[in-house]
Amino acid sequence: MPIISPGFKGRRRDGGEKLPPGQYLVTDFPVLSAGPTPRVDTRKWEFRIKTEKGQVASWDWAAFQGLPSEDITVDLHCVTKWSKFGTHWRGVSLDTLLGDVETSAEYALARSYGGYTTNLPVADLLNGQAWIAYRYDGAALAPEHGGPARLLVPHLYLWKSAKWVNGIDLMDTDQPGFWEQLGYNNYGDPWREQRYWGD
Ligand SMILES: Nc1nc2c(c(=O)[nH]1)N[C@H]1C(S)=C(S)[C@@H](COP(=O)(O)O)O[C@H]1N2
Ligand SMILES: [Mo]
Repeated sequence: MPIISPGFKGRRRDGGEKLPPGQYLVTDFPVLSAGPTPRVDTRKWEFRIKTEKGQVASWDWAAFQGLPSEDITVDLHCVTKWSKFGTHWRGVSLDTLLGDVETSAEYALARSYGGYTTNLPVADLLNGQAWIAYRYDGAALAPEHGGPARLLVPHLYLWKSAKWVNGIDLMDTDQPGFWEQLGYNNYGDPWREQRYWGD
């Protein structure tokens, strides 16, 4: 692990600042959940993609584990202002999951066990920007952090990374999710500090 001294300023790939505006660094991994942690048995787990035409693609745990997966190291940014650098995950890219799905939908709504939802543009799920992650730091993803599997979309604030994810609906019209209906920004770009509605 790198030593992070007070006042350390990292570098983004584009050469700029690594810590988005208004954020501070943590080294622990805070847990933020709007409700109780669902305990999802992988024997019953299922992930479903539903298109705007109502077609469904689904994977059980064995089929999902059979897909090509990637090791990812990314920085996380929570709207409550903590950021965590260099987190290690393993997951299946949404490019893989959406690869054979026939769709021209522009909007997506992620759904979770327990009822949580969050919306984002389909474009933000593609081109190596989003994964269904099932391992964190070399171990099975813990239930409190979204295990068995969570959406991971690190370029947006972390509320977009739905824990206990079990599906994505693809839609022609945008539909705000849980926090978005409660006043969080519809898009949530940490670099533009889009925390709340109107930011
Ligand atoms: N299903 C579900 N996913 C969720 C949440 C939630 O309450 N339920 N909280 C979101 C918020 S606001 C944050 S900051 C991150 C927190 O992830 P962590 O608990 O792994 O740090 O999960 C996001 N995903
Ligand atoms: Mo959050």
